[in-house]
Amino acid sequence: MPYYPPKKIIMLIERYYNNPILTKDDVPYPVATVHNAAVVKHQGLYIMIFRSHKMNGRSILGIAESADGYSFQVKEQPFMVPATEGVFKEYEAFGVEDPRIVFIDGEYLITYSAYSKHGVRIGLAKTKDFKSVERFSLITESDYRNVVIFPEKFGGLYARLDRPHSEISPWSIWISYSPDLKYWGESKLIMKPLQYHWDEMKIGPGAPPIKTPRGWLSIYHGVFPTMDGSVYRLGVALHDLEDPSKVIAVGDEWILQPEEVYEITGYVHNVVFTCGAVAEEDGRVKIYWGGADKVMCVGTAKLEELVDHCLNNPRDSI
Ligand code: BMA
Repeated sequence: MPYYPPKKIIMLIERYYNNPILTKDDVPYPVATVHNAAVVKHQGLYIMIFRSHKMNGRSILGIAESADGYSFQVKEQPFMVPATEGVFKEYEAFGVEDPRIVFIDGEYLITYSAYSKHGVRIGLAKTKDFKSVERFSLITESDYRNVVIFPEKFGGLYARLDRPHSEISPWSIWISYSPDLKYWGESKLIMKPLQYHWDEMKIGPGAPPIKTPRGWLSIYHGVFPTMDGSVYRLGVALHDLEDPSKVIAVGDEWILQPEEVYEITGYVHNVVFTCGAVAEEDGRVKIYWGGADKVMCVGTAKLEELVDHCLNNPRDSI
């Protein structure tokens, strides 16, 4: 018997009525876009680190603050621009993109894509207060994007979801571990795109995993190629609480696709792309996504419903 979910389950994410919540017009310096932002709660405020294309097509990271998670005020100065010295200078020359943030061991870890003529690799920076930021290490070679670190250690090791790319195994999700955030290993492939499915071309970790009683919830993006270009959507997967390399279930259907005008058209059309979500005490989660690589949007979902979505009708992970 095919599984037909009740209709209310299909509306898993409730879009905020006043989307988009942040656009280039809110930024006090010249940029063409505001998108793919990480968001965390710090000392009662929501901090958003967002990506912007400059007018030369290369990206920088800005910072905004909010009391309610919906209405954000952008700071006068960008938060991170390509490094001008050290090893980072060589590898960030084409820009810094798509940040993810987790809080662990008393500090915030920011993973971001570092672009240069050598390809794209992942940088790790640290901050305690979002006033100053210190680059720590380049933690992958190229061709990597979308690395998210778990907010807890496993057997004394940090864990991250990786997204390397190779011709033989395109754009799949791996896991790696590290004792010190610098040296990573024990890598293992844990989830692949599924053929002739909404995520058949590429998948990549989105928001850092969220702990729930039934497992770590990972909101990921999946890409489907069409004659009109690629469509970016969001889906969910559930990882074992003790051993996150075990994927318990991957929801067969997407949870969000480009539907509103600001998701269908913009800098790149037909894109919803997440880098951050904030779990609230009432069991809901605020999911933040870039609309068409041009504006920032938010919506809310019940965490338990997202977990049900994984478990009720799963697809194979590999
Ligand atoms: C990916 C990345 C993302 C972007 C997406 C859609 O490859 O570049 O930053 O949001 O494409 O254009």
